Amino acid sequence: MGKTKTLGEFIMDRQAAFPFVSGQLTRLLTDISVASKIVSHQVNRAGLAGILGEAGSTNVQNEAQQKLDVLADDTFMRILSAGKSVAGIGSEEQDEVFICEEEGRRGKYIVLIDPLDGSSNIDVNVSIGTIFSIYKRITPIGEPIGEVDFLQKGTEQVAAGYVLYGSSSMLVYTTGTGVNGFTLDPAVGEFFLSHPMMIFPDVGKTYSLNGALLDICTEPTRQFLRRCQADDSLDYRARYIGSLVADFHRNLIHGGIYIYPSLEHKPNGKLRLLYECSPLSFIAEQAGGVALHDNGRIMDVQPTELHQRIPYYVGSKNLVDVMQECLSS
Ligand code: P6P
Repeated sequence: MGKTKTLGEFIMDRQAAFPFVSGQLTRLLTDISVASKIVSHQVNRAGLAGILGEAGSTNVQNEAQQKLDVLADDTFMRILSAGKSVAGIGSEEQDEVFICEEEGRRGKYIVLIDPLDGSSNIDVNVSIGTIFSIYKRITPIGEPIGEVDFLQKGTEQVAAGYVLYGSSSMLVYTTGTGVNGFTLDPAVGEFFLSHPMMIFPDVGKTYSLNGALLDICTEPTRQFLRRCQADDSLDYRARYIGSLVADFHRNLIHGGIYIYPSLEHKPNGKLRLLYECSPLSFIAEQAGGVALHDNGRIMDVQPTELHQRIPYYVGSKNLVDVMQECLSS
């Protein structure tokens, strides 16, 4: 049996396929893996190191920041901004974008990140995750970057991925040629290729939705659930962890749809376009899945602000197609 490839070897092999690249994306992906290992270590020690619980601050979403939220944000910001590949970073935890050295005149890439999504699960030891999205800057190198560099459509992503801090820590990412998953061996501090070319199973039977929203969500979602419950051809099941990365990852492996719908009092739902929905949609489409909002494909949406929210329906094609019919009816 051949040696299992490490993430670093995998990234270098992929770079070798593009002989004229600068290596900045390789450096950036490597920096993300280093930050992920540090956060994984912090998450796994949270209960012991007294870093559970609230940090006493709130983020731009006016959500109580958990200490691990702040640690994760600090870790990714510090490591990504120290590399030479990044011109600027937009984070769920920061009101404004972070412009790297020299007004972002140098780095080739822009990163959007949710450093620790699902943090309300931290204190109860439920899986949480990091979500990241990488774009090439639009503003020419040498000029200061601006808002236009951060507000790009999902179709412009160069890479996207997530890290799931669960029973094991996994990094799953795509650069547009398929989705590959790597599992961290904490004994050696390496991510090893464990899930090559991840594809949604042909038929999904799981729906992930907060049932408490049913009386306040819009009609298409209620219609979708009625259709599933009336369809005897599949033994549907409901699974909802309340941690987007964990629910998305389970559905990617076993099949399913994740729904955070438009609500009567929140027509844009809860999830954020740039650093949650767009990156996961890139991965979903690369894995043969579909990702929609109420009026079309997530990846086609032109962002208008850094923290904008959007209704989200993502996962196995067979289920998202039913959702699409309900949205169109
Ligand atoms: P609710 C976590 O705050 C999050 O952004 C996602 O990770 C998760 O799927 C969702 O919100 C849970 O929201 O309203 O069901 O608690």
